[in-house]
Amino acid sequence: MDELVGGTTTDKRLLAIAARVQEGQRVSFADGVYLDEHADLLFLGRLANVVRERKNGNRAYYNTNVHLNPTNVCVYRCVFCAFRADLKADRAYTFSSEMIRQRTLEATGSGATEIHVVGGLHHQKPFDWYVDVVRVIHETNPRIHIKAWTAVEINWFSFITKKPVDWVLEQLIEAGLGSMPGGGAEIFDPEIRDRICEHKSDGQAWLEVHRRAHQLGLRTNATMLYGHLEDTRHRVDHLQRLRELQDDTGGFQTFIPLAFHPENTGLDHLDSPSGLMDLRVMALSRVMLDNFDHIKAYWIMLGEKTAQVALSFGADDLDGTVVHERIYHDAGAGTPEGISVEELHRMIREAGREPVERDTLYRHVIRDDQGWSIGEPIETMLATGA
Ligand code: V47
Ligand code: SF4
Repeated sequence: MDELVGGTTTDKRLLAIAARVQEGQRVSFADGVYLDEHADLLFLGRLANVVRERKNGNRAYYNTNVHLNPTNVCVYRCVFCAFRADLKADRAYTFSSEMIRQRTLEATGSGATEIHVVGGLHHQKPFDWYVDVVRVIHETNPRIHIKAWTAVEINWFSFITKKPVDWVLEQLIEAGLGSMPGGGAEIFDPEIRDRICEHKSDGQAWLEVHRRAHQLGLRTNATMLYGHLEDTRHRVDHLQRLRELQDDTGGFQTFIPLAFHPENTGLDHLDSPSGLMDLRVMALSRVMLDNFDHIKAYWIMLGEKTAQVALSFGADDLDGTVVHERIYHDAGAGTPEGISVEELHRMIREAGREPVERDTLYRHVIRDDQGWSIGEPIETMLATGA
């Protein structure tokens, strides 16, 4: 076994887990909990880095994207959420089709390859309104990839239309949906989930929507909200459930651990997760999710500095330029609202990694004076060493 990963530990169980991970074997639930409870940060980080470099070499990916949160009006009241508003609240807003069109033109002008759409569940809007959000973007710029609506929103659409999830997804695909983001997963454990978002669809329903999406050919992402009421067992359980679904479908592209931001939420008595916890969760996720190609360090919520370090603790992706993000900024995120490609390059190079622009589906983006075009899938680049 590699001396470096073992470091100075003499814990035989940790050393055995490390040896198995280095051989490409899977970490069990019990070993995941043991790792989180007993491994020191550097041990965990080195182990995660072995998996990270095996899968993605020295590359760190980013994309050029824009966020669109078309409404903050929401029927639910997740206690961790600072973004939602009641219909009549002063801060409530809902975008018109023209505003969505303008935002798409702005995204097009800035060279974005992706629009990430997620919002509240506006109870006065019919399903057609949500389909039209996708349609307006697609008709304004058919080239831009639309990553829209979480599994929670898809469940809501199924509820209000009384139609199956497959039907809902098919309508959205027809309107221009390209993939689904990973939001709404929070923590699957029912006890914790009931305490932080009791009205939201449960963990099983979230997983089922992603299963259906994968079966219809959509790629999706997965997230986990940590640093609130959950503990190690809940996090490892969450990761294990994602890993099981990925074994069945292979439809997940990337996993994004989301650090809880307490400001302006019903949990504002809690401290934000520490930088150490951010890195530990990142590393544990990389080690547990052996069948996920990518782990994202979402710089918006981690902060630029922790995100840079995370590139050596399991993460291989920084998300993107993320212009117009609201969910974290309403919850007190101190990061800028959007970042330039040059800044992303600097962040990645300073961290000792090689920046590679990808599109939503992890294909290489090639830029020249004429704009952008899609190159090879990242796996092909890795296989050929390009
Ligand atoms: O589901 C809400 C989280 C998620 C807070 O798929 C909060 O590429 C922390 O899922 N503190 C939405 N987190 C964002 C999301 C996402 C982000 C980036 C990339 C992708 C992707 C997906 O944000 C929600 C919830 O888990 N969230 N409020 C808060 N106060
Ligand atoms: Fe609504 Fe989403 Fe906020 Fe929950 S997290 S209250 S579903 S906007």
